[in-house]
Amino acid sequence: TTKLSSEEILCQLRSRLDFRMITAAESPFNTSEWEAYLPKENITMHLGRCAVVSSAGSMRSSHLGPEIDSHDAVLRFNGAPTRGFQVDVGEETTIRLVNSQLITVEEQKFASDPQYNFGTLIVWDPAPYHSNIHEWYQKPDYNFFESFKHYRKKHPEQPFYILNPHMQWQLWDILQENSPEDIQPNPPSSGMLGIVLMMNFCDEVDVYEFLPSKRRTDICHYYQKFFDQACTMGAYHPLLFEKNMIKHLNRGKDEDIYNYGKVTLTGLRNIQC
Ligand code: NCC
Repeated sequence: TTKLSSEEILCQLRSRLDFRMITAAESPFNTSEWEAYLPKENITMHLGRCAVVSSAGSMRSSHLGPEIDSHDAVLRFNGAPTRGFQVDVGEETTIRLVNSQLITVEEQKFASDPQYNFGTLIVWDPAPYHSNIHEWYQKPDYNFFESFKHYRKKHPEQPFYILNPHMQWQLWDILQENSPEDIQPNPPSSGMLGIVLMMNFCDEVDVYEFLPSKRRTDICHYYQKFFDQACTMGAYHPLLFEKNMIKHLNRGKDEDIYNYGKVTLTGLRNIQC
């Protein structure tokens, strides 16, 4: 394989990823059962400087909080808290991207923990490879639909979207095409999905501790005492390949990766293809 330039990869991301959210207008969701719970229109966000905060243990003692909060928008993942960790991870949350496992398996916590009530929520589910939306609807990886409706009923004013399941596999294809080896046939991590979502919404995206800094650790999350190397290197998700691609796309300095775990990416809107 010939290695594509970062500009060429950015153009692939822009032309091949379908960033749409599921709306009440599309089959099989265009029923009365769904009408009250789904947005009528796709998400629209035009943001300036954005921050993506990985949940990695190396966020601990980073003191990146004020820098993260200085952005126009901040994206966080799954159950990652801000309370008690503001100094290291900041306190703003504009978007929270959660997987379908979190909202089903941890449904009680999801329904009751006020940390989820801020900003816009987006949920994604590991659908089968390039399955159509009807097949996926019959057999999602986690049956999160009831839990989604339940939350929407309780918080009708909070924007909450379901990411269309095509995007993850379009992204996986791009990762595979740009990797020298066969990668595992599992969808990209929430981290990688969140990064490309923000590249679509923002002029510029700073990502923290997706590429580990000098604080790199086997502690999985900054908010838990749980050790597992797979959290950083990947097991189920093709994390290593995601991280290689993000490294290739970095416009920032290598020493910013080392010191702050920081990479800077260009928004997809601003590129010439
Ligand atoms: O751990 P998780 O991810 O919630 O982390 C969010 C994203 O941060 C990046 N990360 C995390 C830890 C680390 N040491 N290095 C990192 O780079 C990754 O990009 C990661 O995606 C997920 O991707 O959705 C994941 O979710 C958890 C879990 O489902 C949720 O936290 C909800 O409880 C998965 N863990 C398990 O299933 C046990 C994890 O594999 C992936």
